[in-house]
Amino acid sequence: MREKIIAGNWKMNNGIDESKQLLKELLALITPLDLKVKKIIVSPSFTNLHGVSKYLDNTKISVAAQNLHQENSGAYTGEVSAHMLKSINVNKVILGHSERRMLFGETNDILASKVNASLKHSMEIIFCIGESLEDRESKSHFEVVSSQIKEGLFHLSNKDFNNIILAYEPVWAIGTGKTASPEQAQEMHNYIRNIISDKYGDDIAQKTSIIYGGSCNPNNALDIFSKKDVDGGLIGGASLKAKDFLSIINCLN
Ligand code: 3PY
Repeated sequence: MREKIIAGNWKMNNGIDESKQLLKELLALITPLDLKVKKIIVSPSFTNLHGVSKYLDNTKISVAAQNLHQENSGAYTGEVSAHMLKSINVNKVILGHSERRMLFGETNDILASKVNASLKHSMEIIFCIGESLEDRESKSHFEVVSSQIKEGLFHLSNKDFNNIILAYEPVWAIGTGKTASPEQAQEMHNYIRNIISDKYGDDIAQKTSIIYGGSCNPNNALDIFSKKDVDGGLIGGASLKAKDFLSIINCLN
């Protein structure tokens, strides 16, 4: 059985008070059963990680950072390391979001180092991959996604690969209001599972959760999550409203 996962990527939104208010509303709505059978994650900005992780102590909602630096410490002004995150009990991280790749120049090589740094501290990684519109229109989307996975992750041992959740986020569906159709999502998720199987074997491929991201909302989540290789979602804007986030959680069975 694969883990079913809904993760809210809050991006650069919310101060600490707004974050706690959002979580208060979410905790009032979410059922113990949802928390038992689904893995719910929220990912606030660095400044709110400590406050949010304390606030969520003794709940089953867990917290992920949106990034980290590949070095443990040193003269890297403005950066945050895996060691620092672990020191405040944050043991999950999102790596390789397309906004980090495009706006902050994160290459597959840099991401491979970030993956290694995270694993040194036994962190669980939500590793994002996805093609641009240009890639899709030129029919190179499978090749692009395959390189992102191979160059970012395929140096890992079988054991380390168990700490990876894949998030397929087509770049053309991020912040555009466009979503991949359920069939497009399934086609890519199935392709991803096959390349994992070729490298790590079918057991690991069948155990790896592959979640969908990119303008996922209460109206489209049910159809996307109904596909057999889609194990949940990485949710942007809709995770900033407790009711919408909960509706999306409820779409996952
Ligand atoms: C989106 O839904 O737009 C996202 O980028 C989720 O990470």
